[in-house]
Amino acid sequence: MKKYWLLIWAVVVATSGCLKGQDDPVFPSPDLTIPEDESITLQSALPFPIGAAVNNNLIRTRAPYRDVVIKELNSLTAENAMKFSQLHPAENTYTWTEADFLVEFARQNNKRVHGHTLIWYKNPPSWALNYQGDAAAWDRLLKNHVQTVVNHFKGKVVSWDVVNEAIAENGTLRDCIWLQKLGPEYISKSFIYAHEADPNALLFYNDYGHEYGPTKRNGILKLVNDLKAQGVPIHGIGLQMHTRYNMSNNNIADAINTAAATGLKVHIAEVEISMNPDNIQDLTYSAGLAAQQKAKYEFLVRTYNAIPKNQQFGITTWNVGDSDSWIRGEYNRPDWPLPFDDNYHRKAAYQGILDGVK
Ligand code: 9MR
Repeated sequence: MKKYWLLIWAVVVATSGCLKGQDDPVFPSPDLTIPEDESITLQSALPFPIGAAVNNNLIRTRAPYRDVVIKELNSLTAENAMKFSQLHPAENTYTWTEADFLVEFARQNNKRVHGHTLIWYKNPPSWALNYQGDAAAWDRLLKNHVQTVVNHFKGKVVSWDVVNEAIAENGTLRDCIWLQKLGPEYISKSFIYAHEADPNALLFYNDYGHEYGPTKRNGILKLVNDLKAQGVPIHGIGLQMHTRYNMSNNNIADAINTAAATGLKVHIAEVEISMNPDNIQDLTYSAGLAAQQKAKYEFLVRTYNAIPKNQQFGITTWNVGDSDSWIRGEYNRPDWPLPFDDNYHRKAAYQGILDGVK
């Protein structure tokens, strides 16, 4: 008898192992989806472009992910494939395969591609960090990278986050290798070089924390207004908007409206609305949380939709569904920050986005 129980136990363990595929999320969300109305999609319902940061491996391997990207969105940002380390891993080596895959996927499916990102304090590969040379040599390094990349994607990538996250939390320029080697002009140089390489590309300064309050925001606004005043070719400001369900509406509105007051195009460039900013390990997603998330997405979209039309570059979420959000991996916590759930079904947040333009 004991033997049979052992056998049954072995079968149960083995089959549950099979059923639990490698891709299964660690923190599956309960089913809080909304009914799918096939006649509605985000891209058809919204009066401005709507996109997401996408990951090539998931486009290749996760059919529901790819389907949602194709069906719902009309603008794509590479989550990682166009960053410095990925494109330029050694001084004389550029690797285009992954970024080209994404650009080709976008072309086939009629999606706009926004380039992310040319110069970012976080991303230089070790060869660049260890590069030895005087200011003129560093200038050549910067120019070579920016122009080779922009030129490669000329006519295929309509816009770039030229410089990413150059402002520190206290509103001053963030210390980084580019500042150390080239001084504050590394920022204006990056825009000028990008513009030389592709005069038709729209050039953005992208950062997070506009909604935290005036300290960082004023630093960012001063930077972009100074660039404008100097005649530097800058066309847009990206508000990353990695935010959370309990961020005040006033702060979100201040972020969007002060950006719009620069007169530049405004891209909500990396939005997600975290539901577990306090890292509660046993939090579960509930109808109550879903409703709060819906309201926050709706407010954000409503506020964005009220800025002048010609300044609405679009809204991009950072990732597509809850199971591929960078937040879970980065903070190792349950969270459900996106408009699609773990299985790429529409959540209440999706309805919030639609309601924001009604
Ligand atoms: O989501 C991205 C993650 O996969 C990368 O490991 C990380 C470092 O390159 O960058 C993440 O994306 C960041 C974006 O490029 C800039 N703003 C913050 C995003 C989340 O960290």
